[in-house]
Amino acid sequence: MSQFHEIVIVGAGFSGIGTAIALKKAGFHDILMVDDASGPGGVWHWNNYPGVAVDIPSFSYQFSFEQASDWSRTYAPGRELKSYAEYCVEKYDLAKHIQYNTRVQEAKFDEANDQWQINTSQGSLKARYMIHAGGPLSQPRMPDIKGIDSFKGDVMHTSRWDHSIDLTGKRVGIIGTGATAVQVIPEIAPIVEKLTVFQRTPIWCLPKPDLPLPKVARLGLRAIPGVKSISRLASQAFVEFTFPGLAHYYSLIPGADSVEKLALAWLNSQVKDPVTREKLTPNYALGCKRPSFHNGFLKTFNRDNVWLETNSIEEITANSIRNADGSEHELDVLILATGFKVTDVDAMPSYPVYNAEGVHLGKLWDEGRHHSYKGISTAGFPNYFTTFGPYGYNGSSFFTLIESSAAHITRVITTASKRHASRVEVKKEAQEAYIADIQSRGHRQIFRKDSCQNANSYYFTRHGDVPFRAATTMEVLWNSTRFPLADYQFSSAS
Ligand code: NA7
Repeated sequence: MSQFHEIVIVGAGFSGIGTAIALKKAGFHDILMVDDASGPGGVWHWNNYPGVAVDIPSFSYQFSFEQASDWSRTYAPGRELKSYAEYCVEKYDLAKHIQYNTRVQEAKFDEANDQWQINTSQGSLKARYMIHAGGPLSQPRMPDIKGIDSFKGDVMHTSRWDHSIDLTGKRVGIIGTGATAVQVIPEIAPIVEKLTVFQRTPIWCLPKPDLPLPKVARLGLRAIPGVKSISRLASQAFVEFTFPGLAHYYSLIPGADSVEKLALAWLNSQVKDPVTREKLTPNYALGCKRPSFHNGFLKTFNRDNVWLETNSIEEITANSIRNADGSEHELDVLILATGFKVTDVDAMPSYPVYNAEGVHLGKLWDEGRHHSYKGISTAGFPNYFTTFGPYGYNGSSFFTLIESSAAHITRVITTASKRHASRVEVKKEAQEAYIADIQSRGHRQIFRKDSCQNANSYYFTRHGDVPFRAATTMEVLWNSTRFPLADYQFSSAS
């Protein structure tokens, strides 16, 4: 017998937590959240590698309705985000709703009953509504490199860090130079014997205004009226300009590429050796792929025990990595900072979802195009919602996305409940009109630059689309509670 719940939320990261809070506030209590982790926090549960920290200011990287005053830095370390997730679970009484160590394996829509049938690693479930609250960076990408399984030393992906492996005095190789490697490399370089960094595409790395928030500053945030709001406002404005602003309104902002000049000047000031500096210089426009922020990454390459390898990897052997030019690096430990599957068919969503006609959502998106209505719902998939779906995220703080998605989903489910409908589905014409509108804004985005072809950016799908929402955060938030309800079809099973 399958357990029935009115709402099943997949994921107990911040997206799941924020959505559950919104639904509970709206009066829905038969909610089950499932997560394959053993605790809450999503990416902040899984990513506990040395140096892990947020790279959006903490004043923005939190719920607007639950602003903390005790972040230790302007950019909080990962463990504080994990604690914040635990705090939210406790404060909003979510623990009783969460089933951990449960991986969703498949979901099918049962048209006769207007319910989702969900198979999980812990048995089957039924739900009136299913909300996929999995983030885009949850499925580790293992590199498909010849011989990887033959390596005899220790191997770990950064999002599954094995703290029992002592790197002290070891010869360590790290593959990848994305945002994660940027944080790991400066932390481990001082303790290892030798660190070889295998770089395929250089990353734009900017300085980070990462300052400690001593006790007195935290006291000020708590006690002085208005300080918290002003800090949040300043932080939101900074995030809005540097992410959605520069990305989506690139061609409209005079001097937008001056940020790139600043980043180059920073690179030149940090790296002493001109050859290494050249190797670290990206050949694509800043913004084509997610840039990084770190004050110590670039200068780590001045260390005698750090080598930047840019020849492509040919093969991994039992104890080394061999490059295409024949050079070889002997290693004791191999770290895979190789990122995540983002828009791959088995990652978005991370389990097969079939509608009543047997259409597989991941394949529909992958083989056709990644289309949805505001990132939330997809025509043909009734009672199924995504907090992070195609063309839903505008690139600002992830918490803004969570709150706007939760507001949208809550509004739809509340309306269905008021109308005694058991099925709600976005209309195909509403979805198409939305996609046409959002894509018509694409010409002013940075992603149209030719040099983006050199970036190897996970922003792009294999079709070359960038399924971001080209909109300001104000527009996204405003719209999340005012979109036309007529864009949805509400009906009952019989
Ligand atoms: P990213 O940003 O996807 O970075 C992954 C890195 O791994 C990137 O440098 C890749 O090179 C490299 N990579 C992946 N596969 C290979 C193979 N097969 N060979 C060589 N190099 C490879 O993931 P992160 O974990 O760093 O960051 C994820 C997000 O977390 C980040 O955007 C922030 O939002 C927080 P490539 O660039 O593809 O050439």
